[in-house]
Amino acid sequence: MIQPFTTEPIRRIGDDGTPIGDATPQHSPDALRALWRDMLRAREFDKKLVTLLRQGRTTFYAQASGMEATQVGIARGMRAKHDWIWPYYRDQGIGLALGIPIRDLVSQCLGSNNDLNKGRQMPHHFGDARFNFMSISSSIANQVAPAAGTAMAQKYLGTDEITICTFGDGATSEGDWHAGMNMAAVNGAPCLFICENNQWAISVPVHAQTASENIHIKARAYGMPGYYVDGNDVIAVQEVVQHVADRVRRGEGPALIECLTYRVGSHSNADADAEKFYRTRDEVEAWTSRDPIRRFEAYLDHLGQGIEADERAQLIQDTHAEIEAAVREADASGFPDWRIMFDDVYSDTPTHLRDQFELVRAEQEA
Ligand SMILES: Cc1ncc(C[n+]2csc(CCOP(=O)(O)OP(=O)(O)O)c2C)c(N)n1
Ligand SMILES: [Mg+2]
Repeated sequence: MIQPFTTEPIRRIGDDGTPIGDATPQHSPDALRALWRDMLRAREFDKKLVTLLRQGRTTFYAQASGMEATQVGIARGMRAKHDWIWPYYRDQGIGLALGIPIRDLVSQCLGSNNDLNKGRQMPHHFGDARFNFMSISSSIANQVAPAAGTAMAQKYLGTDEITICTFGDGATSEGDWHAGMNMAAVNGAPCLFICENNQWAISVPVHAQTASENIHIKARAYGMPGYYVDGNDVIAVQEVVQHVADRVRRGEGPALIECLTYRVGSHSNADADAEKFYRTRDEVEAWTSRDPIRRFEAYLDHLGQGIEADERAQLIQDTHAEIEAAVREADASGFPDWRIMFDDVYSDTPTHLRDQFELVRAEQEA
């Protein structure tokens, strides 16, 4: 039975990979492999994109290394292409696990002509209408009130879709977060709020972010249940997300889940050497030893479904090859034409924009 407001995070896999309780009654070997695959693909995606960043091929990237169990558990706990998600900027692992092709994520990061969003967003700010994956915003907590609004629409339309809204620990002290939580709660909107608590907001530790004893307890003030889960345990995250999503879908109102995890890498490429300036190497090493992928591999070993070294190497190689092919495809498509700046906003372009179009054209043709 999954209960809200537990003192300890809900766990299904111990640090050494030992199952806790009856960990996986509903998981087939293929389903377990899929969770592993999604996590390792996300890890390798991060590594390759950081390389592209260092090569100057893209200008912004925020790794989620160490947070894969949280992100894959969320994606696999919701109904892909059915439920809506208002993600935050570090959610590439959710996008990948929902099925957004690597090709589309890479072309977005490179701002190429084959980008679904025509290079209009900042790099690493994906959006994909096919997956009800709303376009990412860098403004902290900016997505929370719109998520509440989306869920209110779902309620009024009587669909059985729900809205998932993710954010970091730092977002929970923004005014927008509180407004969105309150609006969803008071309207009984089918919104599932999920905090990916990686314990830092750039250089601000979570204890300096909030005086609450944890994040999930904040749900109480809004009249919602708040669940606490080990965010480095993919089985626990998926199970809790599925359980709470069902509750939300049944019309029992919104809920909050806090996934306790850790950002092992830097905040983004705008963050210099984190260990030098604001956190200790010991802390990072302690969390690295609780790596969610290694923990899950130990769990599979325990079940007698262990991953062979060549199977691991093959998946890494295939993921890299897929990313490299995506880069070649993006390069071949070139960059978007400047004219697309003026498209898709108004059915009839207003005069001032027509004037600006002419100005840019004169500049381009000069
Ligand atoms: C409204 C707003 N204020 C400040 C920033 C600068 N900023 C970018 S990321 C970040 C930290 C957010 O931390 P958290 O929500 O915990 O997410 P994490 O980066 O840890 O995944 C801040 C303060 C911003 N983008 N938007
Ligand atoms: Mg954080």
